[in-house]
Amino acid sequence: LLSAVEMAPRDPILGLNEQFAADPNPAKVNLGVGVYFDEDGKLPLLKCVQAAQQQLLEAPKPRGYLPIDGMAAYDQAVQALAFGAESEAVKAGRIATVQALGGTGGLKIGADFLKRLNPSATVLISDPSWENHRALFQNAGFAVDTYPYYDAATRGVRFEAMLQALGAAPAGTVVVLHACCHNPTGCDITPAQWAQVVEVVKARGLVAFLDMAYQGFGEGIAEDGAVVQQFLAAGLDFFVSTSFSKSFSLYGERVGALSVVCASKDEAARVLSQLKIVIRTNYSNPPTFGAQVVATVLNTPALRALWEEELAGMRERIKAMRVALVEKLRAAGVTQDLSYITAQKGMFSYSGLSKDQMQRLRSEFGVYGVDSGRICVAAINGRNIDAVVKGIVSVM
Ligand code: PLP
Ligand code: TYF
Repeated sequence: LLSAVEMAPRDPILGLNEQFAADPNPAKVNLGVGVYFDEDGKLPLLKCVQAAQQQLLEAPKPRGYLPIDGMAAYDQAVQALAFGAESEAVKAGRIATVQALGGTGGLKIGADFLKRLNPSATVLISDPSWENHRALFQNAGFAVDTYPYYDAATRGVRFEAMLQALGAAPAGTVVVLHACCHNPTGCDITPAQWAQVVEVVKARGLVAFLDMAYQGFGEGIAEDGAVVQQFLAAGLDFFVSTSFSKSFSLYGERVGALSVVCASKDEAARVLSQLKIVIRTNYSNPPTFGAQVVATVLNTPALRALWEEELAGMRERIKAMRVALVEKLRAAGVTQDLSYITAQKGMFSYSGLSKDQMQRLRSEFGVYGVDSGRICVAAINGRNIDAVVKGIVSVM
């Protein structure tokens, strides 16, 4: 049975981590995986998380099963954050929200549910997109295709081509959209462009699936979530996956969610019942700890304020690193236009370096980025930036 099993390819990004760990170079820098590191190069344990954890430890609770759809206080907090506590859709009870194993889990529950609803639909993802989008929807049984997104020539978005592709997609096509901080390019579309996307989704009867993995890393919690308000205002049914991996630095706790915005409370109840079947037949019910921490922070005003401050700190540090990167590249004699580096949003920068250059960066300088040219700006700090700049300038 097992002797004929072939070796599967490694995840291109997570595989880099293994390669990095095995590199004996003491000056190595990991700009591969999308993880936020602080100025000391450490994975932060947020103060708001520590405080919530302390609070939970002081009143230890037995660990029964959570409901299939997760912790009620958590699901409510997710809804309030993603859609606004005062939004009509939340108040009307027409959003079905389930706790999920990270943002990936939210995407997978949504994909499995959509497959039951519309098995012949095509899924469109951006070109390029997060490596896992294609595999995840393919594994759920869908044919996956792309819509134009990144324009290497302008280092921006091929917006007209994107709109045209969406405008040509058959009704029912599932369109995966990065709500903010596009992974891997860092290029987001403007609110006015979002309005046009919403319009074409509505006109064509497409199904929007917003992947919200970096809320708060671009311009702010409300700013980064603004596209959700546009979809709500258009009166559409749509899907939102939420991840707190980055915004709470809780990667390993697997805290995320899926929300499905429905036309009515009754419809949401029926949708929720189906989402629960997907969950039950996969892993039965989600784990407790991460959701408890996030719910405690979001539902306790002082901790919520602390979280917003710490999230802003991460966001501002990334922006400062973008500015420093441009200044140091300039000082090292780079004359080409570098404004794209500071214009990009979130953790990543598409550096424009080729696969060859990225591989040289790795082998000659110990600077690990993805072959696509993506570097994680959130892993640059005052201590490693000179090594990063030296490497980039040398391979350019
Ligand atoms: N979606 C995008 C665009 C991402 O970059 C990531 C990164 O991890 C995820 C989803 C998955 O998030 P999680 O780690 O919470 O599963
Ligand atoms: O894009 C990234 O680097 C992050 C982390 O299969 C990640 O989103 C990468 C690959 C993967 C899961 C998470």
